[in-house]
Formats: sequence, structure tokens, C-alpha cells
Amino acid sequence: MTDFRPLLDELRRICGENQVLTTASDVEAYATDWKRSAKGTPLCVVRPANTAEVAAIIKAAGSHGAAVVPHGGNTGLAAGATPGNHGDEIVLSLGRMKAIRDLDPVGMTVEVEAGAILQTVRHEAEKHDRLLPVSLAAEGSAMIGGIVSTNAGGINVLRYGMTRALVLGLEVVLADGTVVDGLRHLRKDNAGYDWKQLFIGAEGTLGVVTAAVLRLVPLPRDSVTALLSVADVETALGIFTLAQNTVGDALSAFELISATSISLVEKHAGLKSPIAAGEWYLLVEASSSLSGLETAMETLLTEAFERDLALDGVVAASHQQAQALWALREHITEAEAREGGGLKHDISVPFGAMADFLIEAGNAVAAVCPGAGFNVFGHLGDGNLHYNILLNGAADHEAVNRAVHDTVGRHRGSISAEHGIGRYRLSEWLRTKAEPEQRLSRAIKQAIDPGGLFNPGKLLPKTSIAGGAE
Ligand code: 2HG
Ligand code: ZN
Repeated sequence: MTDFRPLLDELRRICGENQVLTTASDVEAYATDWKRSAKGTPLCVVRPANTAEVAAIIKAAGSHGAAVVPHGGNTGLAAGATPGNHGDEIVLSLGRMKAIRDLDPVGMTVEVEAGAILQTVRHEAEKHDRLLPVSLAAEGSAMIGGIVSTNAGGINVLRYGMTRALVLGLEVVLADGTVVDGLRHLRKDNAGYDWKQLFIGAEGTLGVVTAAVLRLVPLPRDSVTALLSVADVETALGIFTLAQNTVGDALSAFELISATSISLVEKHAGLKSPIAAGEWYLLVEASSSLSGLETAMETLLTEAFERDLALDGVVAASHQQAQALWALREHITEAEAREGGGLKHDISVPFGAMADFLIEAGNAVAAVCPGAGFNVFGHLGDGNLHYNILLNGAADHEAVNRAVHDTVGRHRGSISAEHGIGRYRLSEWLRTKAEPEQRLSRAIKQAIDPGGLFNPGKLLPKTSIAGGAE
């Protein structure tokens, strides 16, 4: 067993005595994931104040043979920020590095440190009539470094793309402690390989993202939200086409919610759907800097009723009503956690395959887990569903995962549309990802973090780098 006391002393010299946490109660919150399904035993938690301290920590860790697990708001759903169990990994919390360094409303960019809370940056942008268009239920805790490192999705991907589409520049610290300053506020920059793309969605396995330049958009002045109920997913997809034709490029969210998800939210969050039930619900949002959205949304609902697509529906008449409709969607994850027994999947398939996927995956899961419930909801407009299974008692998790992911594979979909691989989906990634793609991923890791310093056992197995078994 390595004696890490000299390393701990060095970390205290770098960050200050109080910023190196070692007691079980102090590190507890950093040693488990949001779902509390993964647990680890870190050597310590370090909380640097700036990029220079991050670089010094990484150099120190590398020279003493400890690994580094970057840690943001801990809202991820793949256990990508949870340390391993051998007491040889430092959790590097970016939470103290939260400055908004620069906000340019004319160039529409914001330069921000990794520990800034997403919601805080969004609020700051709003003061300047700008929007940072990453919106997710966890935005009150999620940090920019984690948002970038997981290439976070959320409810507005349909309109603005994933986080990747918003990153203009990054500052990262590499395994040897080099600080790479790519914090350029440029819309156009074709000068060589776009290396920052590798760090976006790398889940902290290649380096530490310490700051980012993100693109802003004009703040929509007008926004309309509607809730509809429908009988089946084919019909929901028909309404999606209708929405694209009536609401057009103002369409900013198109979410699917199953009747089971609504029941869970009604049961655990004390909320109530204002419309008559269907098998499925659609939460549709349009937003724009121009007016006229309400008319467009009403046209959508009128046509949906005239064509017998919608069973019931309502357009929110005020901001409060819109928030109440969104609360039904935003409380699903929490309600599922309270219900217990949820086994999460984050899948995407091509639009044309969505209805077949649901039938086939339902049958496949029922075959291996009779009596399972289905808490299905998600970003239908992106072809991405959270296909969460409610297990009643003991179940073979791996068999359920295989049932879902094999169905995804038959439709050339993805087993992780937006949450990442982390620890949670690693074995399924290894089982389902084609060998050339795995080889390419290992080659990237080998080129940038050859010693396997960063986030071992996440996204790729530890053995592929260090050669030793986990
Ligand atoms: C969402 O869309 C999140 O609300 C969480 O991605 C999904 O809880 C989940 O499975
Ligand atoms: Zn989601």
C-alpha cells in the first residue's frame, strides 16, 4: 500500500490546510453519485481556488501515483464523478472556481470558470437579454465544467443543440500539468485540429476543464407552453411533424411523458395534470424574440384536435401556468427516486424506429422481468427517451439492460444519448460498441492521458490504460 502522506502534505501546501478533506464525514458527499448507487473511497477531496492550483495538484498526484477524479455539481446520472474503492484517487472539486470572467452581450459569449453553477450563469446572461441555452432540471446544482465534460443535453437541444454546439473555447489542464489556454471568443476558428472537441463529453478522462467560453443567443421575449394528451407514440410523432409545420423554427422543446410518469409525479410531488389522461402526454414549448407564438401554438392544437390526434390539451395562459406544466416534467426524476427500484436507460433511436422500439423493448423487458413497470419520458424531439424500468423487487439488472440495449442496437440507436457512460454504463458500452470504435477511443486516451491519471474506470476500463486489473 502506497504511503500517500507526503502527497497529502503537498496538496495542503498547494491549496491550504482547509481545502484538503480527508475525514469520512467530509468526503461523503463527494464519494457517491446523485442516485447513491455508486460509492467510492477517495484518498481525499481537494478544492483548488484557481487553474494554477489545479495544475500543481495534477503534477503532484501524477508524481505520487494517485489518480484524479474531476468533480462538479454531482448531478450526473452515470456515476462519472464517483471515485474508485482503492483509496488512491483524489477527488478534484472545481466548486470554488466559479467566476464569470467575462460576458459580452454584443459578441454573445460568456467566459466562465468550471465551478460556476449553470443557473447562475443563465441568470447573469438574462440580465443582458441573452440566453445560455442549456436547460435541465438539475441546473440549480450542475456546474459548467460538468456540463461541458458530459456534453449535457436537456430540454432545448431540439433548438440549440447539445452543449458541444455552444462551446467556443476551453481551458484544460493536461496530465503533466500543462495548462492549455484555448479560451478564444471566436465563432470561426479553423486553424488546425479542433482539439477542444475531445474534452467535451470526455467525462473528465482526458484532462480537467477549468474554464470555458460559451455561445449565447438572444433571450426569447415570448414563450408559450402547451400540454397535450395522446393515445400512442405514432400519434405523438404525427404531432411533432405538425408542430414543425405550424410553430416552425420557434419550437424549443418537444417532450414526451408517459401516463406512468405523470402518476408518479402526482403521487410523490403532489402535482396534478390539468388535462384528461392519455397513454402519453406531450409538453410543447415555443419561444422567440418575435411575437405571435400564441397564435401559432393555438393553430397547432386546433389542427391536432381536428385531425383527431390529440385527446385533450391546454395552452398555458400565463408564465405561472407554464411553470406548473413544466413542473410535471421536471419532477419525474425525483418522483422515480422516491418510488424506488428505477433502472435507468438513456436511449436514442431514429424517429422512424421509435414506435417499433417501444413495442419491442417492452416485450423484451417483460420476458426477462415479468411485472416490471415502465417510467418512460424524455426528449422525443431529439429521438431520446429515458426508458426507465420500475423493478418490482429482485431482478436481473444485467438481463434488463441487455433487453433494452439489444433492441436499441437493432435500430442503430445509442445506449447513452445524453448522460454519458461513466461507471454505470461501462460494461454495456464494452458489450455493444463495435471494436474499431472502441479501439479509436482507447487510442485517444492513450495519446492524451497515457498514464491513466484521469478518472480511471470511467468511459473506458482502467485495464486498457494501466494494464493492471481494477
Ligand atoms: C431529464 O431529462 C434528465 O430529466 C434525467 O435527463 C432523466 O431521470 C432520468 O432518467
Ligand atoms: Zn434528459
